[in-house]
Amino acid sequence: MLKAKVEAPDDLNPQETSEWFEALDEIVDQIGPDRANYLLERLMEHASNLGVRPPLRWNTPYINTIPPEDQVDYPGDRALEWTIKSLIRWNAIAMVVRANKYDANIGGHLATYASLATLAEVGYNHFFRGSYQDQTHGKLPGDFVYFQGHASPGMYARAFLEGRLSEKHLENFRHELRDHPGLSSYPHPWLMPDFWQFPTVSMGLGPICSIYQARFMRYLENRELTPRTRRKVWAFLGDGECDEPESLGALTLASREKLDNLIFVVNCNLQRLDGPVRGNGSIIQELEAAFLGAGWNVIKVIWGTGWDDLLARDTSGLLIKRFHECVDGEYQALRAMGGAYIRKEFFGKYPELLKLVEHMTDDEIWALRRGGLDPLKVYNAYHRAAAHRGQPTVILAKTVKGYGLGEVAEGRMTAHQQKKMADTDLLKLRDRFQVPLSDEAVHNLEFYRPPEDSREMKYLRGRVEAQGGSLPARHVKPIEIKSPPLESFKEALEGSRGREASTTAAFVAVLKTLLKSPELGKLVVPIIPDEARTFGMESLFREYGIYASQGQRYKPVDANVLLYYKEAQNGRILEEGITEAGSMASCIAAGTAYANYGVPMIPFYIYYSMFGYQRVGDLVWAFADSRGKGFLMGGTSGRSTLLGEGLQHQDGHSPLLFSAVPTCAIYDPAYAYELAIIIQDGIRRMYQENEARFYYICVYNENYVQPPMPEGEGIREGILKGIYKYRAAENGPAVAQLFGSGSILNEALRAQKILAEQYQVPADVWSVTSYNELRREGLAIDRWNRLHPTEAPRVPHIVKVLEGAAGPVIASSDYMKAVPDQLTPWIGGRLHSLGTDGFGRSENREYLRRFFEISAEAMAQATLSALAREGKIDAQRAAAAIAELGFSPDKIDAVKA
Ligand SMILES: Cc1ncc(C[n+]2csc(CCOP(=O)(O)OP(=O)(O)O)c2C)c(N)n1
Ligand SMILES: [Mg+2]
Repeated sequence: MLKAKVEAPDDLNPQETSEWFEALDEIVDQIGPDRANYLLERLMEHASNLGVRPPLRWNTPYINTIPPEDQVDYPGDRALEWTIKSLIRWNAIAMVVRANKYDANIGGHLATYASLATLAEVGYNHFFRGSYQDQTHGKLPGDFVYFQGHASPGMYARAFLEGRLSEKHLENFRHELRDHPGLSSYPHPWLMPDFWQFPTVSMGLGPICSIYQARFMRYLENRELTPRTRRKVWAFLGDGECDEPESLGALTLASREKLDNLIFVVNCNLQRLDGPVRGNGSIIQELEAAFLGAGWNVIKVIWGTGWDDLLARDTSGLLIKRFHECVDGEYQALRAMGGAYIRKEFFGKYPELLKLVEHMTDDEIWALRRGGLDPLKVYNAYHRAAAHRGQPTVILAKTVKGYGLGEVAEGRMTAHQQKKMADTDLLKLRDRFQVPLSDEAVHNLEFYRPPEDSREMKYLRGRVEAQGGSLPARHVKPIEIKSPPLESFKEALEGSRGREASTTAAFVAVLKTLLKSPELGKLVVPIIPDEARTFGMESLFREYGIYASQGQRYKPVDANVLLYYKEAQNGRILEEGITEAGSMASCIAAGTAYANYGVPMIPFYIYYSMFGYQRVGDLVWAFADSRGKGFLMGGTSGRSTLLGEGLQHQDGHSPLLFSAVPTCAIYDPAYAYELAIIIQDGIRRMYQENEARFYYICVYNENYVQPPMPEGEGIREGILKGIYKYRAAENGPAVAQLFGSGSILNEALRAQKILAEQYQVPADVWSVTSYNELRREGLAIDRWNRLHPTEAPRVPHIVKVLEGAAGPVIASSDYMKAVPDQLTPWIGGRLHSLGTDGFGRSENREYLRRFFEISAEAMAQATLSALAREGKIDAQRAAAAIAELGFSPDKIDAVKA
């Protein structure tokens, strides 16, 4: 046992210190560490009572958490696994170097996988399950593994060895647009829907999504929607990646929820892209403290087996002292410079340490490995993590960036960007990893897969079979649910019968109908980041319960009221607290459950719209990449409709931001029936027709009378396509067209009235539910026309509906002018867009709408000016109207104010 006898210069009484040490040594020797632990805890308690503040430490020494005496034996064939791993290394390298040899600068990374290979292979061979078996349910989905995105070449190389990918695939790495389907640069389910499950390459998204995935797994189990299995979520993170706020921001959720189905593996190769992660410190110690503090089980895998003997023989404690003295920048240099350098610079600091390695050659010193590169150490960490109960586990595995790539890359500052290798380096690599390829084959960067009847291939197949199949793999069963018939939303279709209500309230009613639906009610997942009361959703608490894995361990203060705050183990609502990123991660887990669990959950994520895309846009992008389904509801929508809150709260651009996402359908409905139709059809398209899309829908908090759905042909189709005529002019054939969306449709109706009554101008009013759908359809038709010049041109919906509709189009919404401007290619000359460009203000709606010039008066004024420009009315009349309608030519432009 290691006896701590190092004398400390600040020790006032070394004799006394040593007696205390001896007493502890004796306890550990004779009774064991558990007893020592107990005594230390009691002592700390006692010290507290005496007024002594016991020092808080969130670090253990810079050595492996699992001592050699506690290790279990490696269950696999180490030699065969080494050969398999070496071949995967080679194929991954050949793939990237080849891509860059024949297609300069196409990119790809060597160094990440080089550091990860052992961590990945021990997982593949012994831990990651491709499926689970259950007596009652048969075959169930396997583990979920979030791979480091930049290690994708290694994942492809393994799939190649397993025979799941062909040589042609590997040749077409990063060539996705050629004769043979290629491999996407990084994990993208959108691009490789049978292979990748989780997009991870944007740093930080993998970690946060994996935490919420593990939590959602429990949610499904607790709600008895999936059977309980030993299924795990494994997430591989870079140490540099841990600097992203998303990586560590949700750690306490994982410990609070006791997610022992979650294992993080941080590949601590000490480097990121530009240089060391913590050149002047220790990333492993820093992460240890952060994870311990957050309540995780931490397993450090720092040193390989070769160090065990040195540590055992070092009774002075100097070796550990030396470990602590070295900062990461030095560790990186040590790995890059060779054995003699390590002897001189590392061990040479203390004569005792030099003596410790005097029997070793420089090569033997060089061969002392880091823990994350030692299969036995990695196996033990995984083994312990998988068996750990009651806490999530993080494995901090020390590796070497660019391991095995030779002097050009190993531990070098430039390792991350390395994508080319000279023949001489490749030949060295071939020799080091014993790849059975001739010099010429190496020069040609040939891939290598051993013959089918070789021992390696038999072993590999045996392991894959024992693990229940290969990973990564995405298997999607067709969804077999039906959207409830439109009649189910009677309340919305019939309107509010004179009562004033908001579209948010209408949404809550639609949601309640869905939650009650016998067929799909149980699949509906309301997700709310601490805003339910804002949206009038608190009645759902009592009725459906807030999901709480521990149930409700307290009597809520409002227990005596009808709508009390009810938490329940089988609660349906995910009340996330104030984390939009976490809520979005939940939405991703729920909206991809149809693929990952075979359970078509339907998320409704409702949030304060301003804190949506602009806060978590990258997660939205990943949701789309994941082929996510569901509804994102932008609550308190609109820069003028959300009154009072001001600049940071009033959203005038979400529909524009979401328009960047190819699979997102964006709607801005004005009335309850429009909303119901959009949601009903959305469920049909996503869950009945199996389309990979999701919805962003604006819902407002302005109360007004919700009219019944108008009679007449084509209303439903118009709502879904993006536009329909809501109210024709009553004072003669219209000479102008007023477009309104969301709350602002009411302004358009008021403008119609002003124009009719004060200026005798007849105008039609249209509800535009989606500029973006109209644009997308228009673009698709334009493209078709471009590619079919000899055929009769097709006509976009927006052009068709406006046939025969005379005069200028005045479009107003609670969003930026660029939203209606999306129709410019088709109605550009006629279109006059009004919108809320600029910063919001804390004011009431009337002032805000006048300020942004989107009000009824502004629409009327714009109509008159447009008609004057067209020579339809006298310009003087239009000029006079400016003051009559409460404006001035000198009024400040909101976008500059
Ligand atoms: C959000 C985001 N920012 C930047 C990048 C670019 N990038 C890719 S890899 C990388 C360095 C990764 O370092 P680390 O996490 O330590 O992984 P390693 O390759 O060392 O295992 C960077 C900056 C990215 N992919 N995502
Ligand atoms: Mg790194």
